[in-house]
Formats: sequence, C-alpha cells, structure tokens
Amino acid sequence: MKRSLIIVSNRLPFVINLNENGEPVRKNSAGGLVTALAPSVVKFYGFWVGWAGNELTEDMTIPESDDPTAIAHKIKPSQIVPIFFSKETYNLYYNGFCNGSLWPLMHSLPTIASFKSEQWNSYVSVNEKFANSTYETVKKFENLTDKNNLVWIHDYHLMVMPMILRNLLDDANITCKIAFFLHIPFPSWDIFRLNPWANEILLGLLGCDLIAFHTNTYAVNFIDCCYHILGARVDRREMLIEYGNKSLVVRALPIGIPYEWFEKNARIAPKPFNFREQVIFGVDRLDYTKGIIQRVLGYERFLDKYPECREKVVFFQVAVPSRTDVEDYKNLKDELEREIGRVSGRFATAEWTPIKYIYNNISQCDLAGYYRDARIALITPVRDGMNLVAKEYVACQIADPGVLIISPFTGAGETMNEALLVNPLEHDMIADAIKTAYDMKYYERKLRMNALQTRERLFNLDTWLESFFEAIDLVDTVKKMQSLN
Ligand code: GDG
Repeated sequence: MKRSLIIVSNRLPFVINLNENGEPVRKNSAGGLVTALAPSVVKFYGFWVGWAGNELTEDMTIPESDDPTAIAHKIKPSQIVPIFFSKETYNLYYNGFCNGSLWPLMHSLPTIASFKSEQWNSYVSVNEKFANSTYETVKKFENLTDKNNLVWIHDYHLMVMPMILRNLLDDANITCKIAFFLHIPFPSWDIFRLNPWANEILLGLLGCDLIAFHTNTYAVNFIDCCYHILGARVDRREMLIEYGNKSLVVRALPIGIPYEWFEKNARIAPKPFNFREQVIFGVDRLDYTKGIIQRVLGYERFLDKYPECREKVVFFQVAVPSRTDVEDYKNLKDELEREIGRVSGRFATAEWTPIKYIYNNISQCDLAGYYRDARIALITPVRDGMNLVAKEYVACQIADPGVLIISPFTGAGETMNEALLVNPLEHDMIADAIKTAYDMKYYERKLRMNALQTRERLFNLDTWLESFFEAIDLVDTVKKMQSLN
C-alpha cells in the first residue's frame, strides 16, 4: 500500500558532528528505534523529524551519509527535518522535564522525580516546535485528503505534541492520522496523577488516533488514567477512549528485535572472553531503572552464600554512558563503581577478578559475541518498558544454550516465561537464581532456550511493524463500530 509517512522522535536516526574542516558529518545512531523505523522511511520515501545534536546549526545543511553500512544510509537529506534548540532549552526540556520528571515517574519511582514549572514550560514549547515543523512537513504530502497519510510520534519526550498537531491539521482541513508509541512503561493512575501536569499530558495524547504500548498492563493503566483523571468515557474491553469529540484506539503492541540479524552476527562475532570461568553477563545504559547496583549486590550474596562457585564465574558488566549531564546519573556512576570496587576487593585473589566492568560503548558485532558466549544473562531492572537486551541474548544463543535471568518488572519479563524470573529487590533471590542457572543441566537449558527462541523469532521487529500498520489501518473501522455514544 502507498503511504505518506512522517516519523517524529526526539533524536534523528543520526547525530551531526563537525569534521576537522568544520563541515557537518553524520554519525550513526545504532539504537533499536533506528533499526526499526529507518527501513519504513526508506520504503515509503517518508520524512523524519527530530534533533540532530547541538553541533548542527540552522545555517548548515544535512549531509548525505558516507557509510553504506549505516541503517539510515538511504535516508536522503531532503527527508530529514531537523529541530533546533538552544543549550538552555535542551537543559530544561531534556535533562529537566524529560529525564528529571517524566522518566522516573513513568518508571514508578516518584521519589526521584522533581517538578519545576520552568522545565514544564520548556517541554511544552519544544513540543510546539515539533508540532509546527511536522505540520509544515505534512503539507508536502502529495494528497492532503488521503486517508493513508500518517504521522507516527515516538516516546515520552513528545506527549503533548499530538493535540497541538491535531488542531493545526483540523484547522487546515488536512486528513492525516496521528499515532503514538510509548517505549517506556505507563504507570498506574495513582502514580501518574502525581505529575502536576497529568491533565495536560493526557489531553495532549488524546490528539492521536492510535496509541500503542509494549504491554497490556501499560495500555490498561493509560485507559484508567483517562477515566479517573480526565473523566473520559472508556471501553476497557475494546480498548477505546472518547473525550468530547475525540476518540482514541489503544493497543498493546510489544516490540521485537531483528532476530535473524543478531543470529547472523552471533555466527561471525570473534571470541570475546579468553578466560575459563563461566560468564554472567549484563549490558545496559547506565540508568538507575536497570537495577545494576542491585545486580552487583545480588552477585556479592551469591559469592557469600555459595563459596564453592568462587573462581568459577566472572560477572561481566558493560555500562553504556547515558544522560551524563544529569546529577542522578553522575551519582549512580560513582555509587556503582564504589560497589564494584568493594565487592571485587572482598573476593579477588591473585588469579581471579570476580567482576569485569566496562564503562563504554561496544560494537554491535562484539556485543553479539558477548551474548553468545555468556553462560548466564542477568537482567535486573527495577522497571523497564520492554528490555531488548533479554531478547537479543536469546537470539544469540546459537550453540551451547545459556540461561536468562530476568526481572518481572520489565515488559519482556511478562512474556518470557521460560526464563528464571527474579525480584531484583531481594539479594538472596538473585543469588539463588544465579545458583539455579549455574547448576542447570544442558537438557533443561536447551528446552527453555528453544521455547524462548521460537517466540522471539516469531514476534520479531517485522511482526511489530506489521501489527502497527494493521492497527492504524483499522482505526477508522474500530472507531465507527465501537463508538461509545
Ligand atoms: C527504551 C526502553 C525498550 C546497549 N549497549 C550497547 C548497545 N546497546 C543496545 C542494545 C539494545 C539497546 O541498546 C538497549 O535497549 P533496551 O531495551 O535494553 O533499553 P533502553 O535504551 O532503555 O530503551 C526499553 C526500548 O526503548 C525499545 O522500545 O525496550 O524498555 O527503556 O538494543 O543492544 N549497542 C551497542 N553497543 C553497546 O555498548 N552497539
């Protein structure tokens, strides 16, 4: 089907850096979002609206990609709509409201969240900027009354943008659907209402035709918020919300990974570990939601409780630098490194280091090798929208199968039933789960891993995209058939 498509996300699928001559060059972003969406932008010759980093200024033009291996390589400069903001706005909007208020609250950690009206005002003005640029881009569509025109907005940075855009489009009599995907959890209503601007955010999202979440729990939480906070009419069975003359279809569309791509990388990745101990592996952005400190303490308990396992395992943690300007993240890094040092010092011998820690990015190919050769993946978020790492680990188990240990407080934990589920808040439970995984016999590992792999291979990234486009194409029918009036 022919479609006119605009993807909108806080970041573009690359950042712009200046080379030694001061010219802008593209540096690829390798995140899951880019992998997921870039092929659709290429296929439909669509547009991508977003921020390209602080080095791009309004007098520069976006360059072509000079890296044919980059996922966004085929996206032409004319398809890119850059958004500019000052360093001050970036600080208030991104470090402030997005990552100081919304991120912790949406992860049900309200005591970490702080709210400041100056930051909220900046969030709204950035959302207005995105809405205006997207509106100008919609006007470039071939047919402004085609029912397949679509703007697809991503994530918590842009939650008030849909209604601003909806009003602009309605005033100009332009037909265009607006869809939204939230990559992080949507909390229960008694947490969400702590946000001083809960009403405004929900009203912003009501500008969409379709809103999708990773899990049914998040979708139901959102519906409950609209009911309790806004007093909207809701149908929980058909997942429909009506408010005034607006109606919105809600869906749970769990994201998948490019399974075969990871499997292929696992076949060619070099051997990463040259030590004989079994590897317990973790890789995360350095973020307090990922439960990395809890993981270190659980591992310490494991070494305490099962001394026979000392010198037979190594805990290998990769922490990818993230939001390094935000105070909570700086403190987290200090605390993590202190704990790693303490636990290492307690148990290390002349021949054995119990924890290996990398604070850096690693390449996609190396990562596939780490996944493949790790005997245990230890994934312990206190809250996580989905967690792609769990899925990627499973895809890379191409030889002797390892064991996945995962927190039930992740979207992935809701479906990956054959993993070992562990509450990361209790150290003994982590210790015992590691021991169970360590002792698990080949036939049980194989049985569990086969089941996990079958599911992830089937519900991969393509399935997610297909189910999204199917849901958006059915929106008009659902609204007509299920109207609550
Ligand atoms: C948000 C939600 C949701 C990590 N380190 C390196 C590296 N990675 C890649 C992984 C994976 C991705 O980054 C991380 O994805 P997660 O899902 O674990 O976490 P978030 O970044 O928090 O993502 C999350 C996701 O959106 C998708 O909707 O699942 O819940 O928080 O793909 O492979 N990649 C490379 N080097 C690294 O060092 N190349």
